[in-house]
Amino acid sequence: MNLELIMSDLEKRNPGQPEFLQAVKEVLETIIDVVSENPKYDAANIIERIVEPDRVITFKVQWIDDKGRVHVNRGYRVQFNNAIGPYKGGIRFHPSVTLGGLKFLGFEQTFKNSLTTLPMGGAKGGSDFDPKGKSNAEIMRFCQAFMAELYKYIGPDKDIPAGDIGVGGREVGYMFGMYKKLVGDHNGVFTGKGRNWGGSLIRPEATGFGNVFFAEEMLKTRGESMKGKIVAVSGFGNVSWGSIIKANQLGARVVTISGPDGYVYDPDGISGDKVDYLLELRASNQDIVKPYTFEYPSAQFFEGKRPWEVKCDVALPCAIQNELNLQDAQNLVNNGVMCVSEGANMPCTPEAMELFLEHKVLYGPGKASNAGGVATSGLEQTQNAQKLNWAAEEVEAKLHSIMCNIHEACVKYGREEDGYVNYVKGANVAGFIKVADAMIDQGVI
Ligand code: NDP
Ligand code: 2IT
Repeated sequence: MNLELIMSDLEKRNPGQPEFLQAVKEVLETIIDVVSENPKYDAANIIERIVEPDRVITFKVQWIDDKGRVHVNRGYRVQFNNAIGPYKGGIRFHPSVTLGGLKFLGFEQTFKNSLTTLPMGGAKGGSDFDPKGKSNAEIMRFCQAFMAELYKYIGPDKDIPAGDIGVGGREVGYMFGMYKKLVGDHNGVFTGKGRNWGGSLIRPEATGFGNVFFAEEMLKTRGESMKGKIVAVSGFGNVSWGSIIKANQLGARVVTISGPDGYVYDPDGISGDKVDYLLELRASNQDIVKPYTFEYPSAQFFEGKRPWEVKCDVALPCAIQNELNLQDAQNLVNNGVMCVSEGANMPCTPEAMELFLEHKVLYGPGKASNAGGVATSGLEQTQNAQKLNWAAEEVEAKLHSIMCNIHEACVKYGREEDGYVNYVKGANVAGFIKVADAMIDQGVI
């Protein structure tokens, strides 16, 4: 396998898609040995096949705002790979959404879903629609217009979407409602559904809970735990919220949250009613965290800055891709960070990741550490198929056990000669083998 040749060919075939190329390069660099040692992968040309999405669907979404003006957005679904199960992955509504961005997310999702041990293929979808400042009625009309096209391509055994940035319980509800009206079936086509109509307990918290469970497992390998640790979190959305709750439950002190406007530092810790306030802040439909400091004057706001300059033991980047660069990583390392666990997808730049690995930081890549969200989506599908609802404790126990299994798989394939666990390599190799072997089993189709 000639990595340079493969990458230069991919660059030619995927112009203007830097995030997709970044994600592919990271995976290929770490699976190169497995591919060289197992000629079956080369014989089946698996590398060229695994980096090409099965299908990319793009469509026009037309909707009318509250003033009667007509708008056009672009909708996408990237069905990346269904070798191990039906396509599965979230939907993102954010002005930064592009085809390249969704291809990166669909590619990552394929490996992440493989790691969960559940039968789920990889997909991602979304739109460049910006939910910020939109009324509830506008959000509903947009979701309905989006689904008026997407419904043709999804189904409970075909492709099962869920939430992601800008898509939470409300949006899933509006999209599911439209799907049901068009198709006529009340089935498990979405996950992250409302509790009263097929949703699973713990799914809203699951990504953050899973992220902290994964961090705890990493810390255990050094005889440490979350208890008493100072934690820096970025973002203030769904994944940040779940991570903060679980970090508090395990006895850590969370001292930051952030938004595109800057970060909040609360040395007293973000817990109790402050976590409830986070939900209010999100529901206010603004993109700022500054109001937190009006509510809790002990906290300080740092405009235009990122939380990675704060001294912490554990860093949990939970906002968006490439939000933690080399300088941020250097700050964290200088301040003695012990563990970095990614709640977001690819929040660390390649240079930041390299620095963490070089300094033997416990570094959990998103496809392993944030897999608890989609894993609990898988558990929601199982409950739908059984027509049963499990208790919160049961779902959380299964989530915990899945995160421990993912951690074990990473250790198995990522342990280096000096004992350091390279979780990036471990996650990529473990995720790859299962998908690649399934592709070989199923022939060239
Ligand atoms: P949300 O929309 O709930 O929250 C995203 C948060 O990050 C928002 O508060 C957003 O603010 C903020 N944000 C966006 N850009 C920046 C930035 N540049 N700096 C700081 N904050 C920023 O999304 P989720 O919590 O669901 O998703 C967050 C990340 O986790 C994404 O990478 C997603 O792909 C990943 N993820 C999500 C899963 C899920 O189940 N939801 C599962 C696994 C991974 P604003 O809206 O104002 O931009
Ligand atoms: O990135 C992700 O794993 C998600 N947004 C969750 C996907 C899902 O299908 O639950």
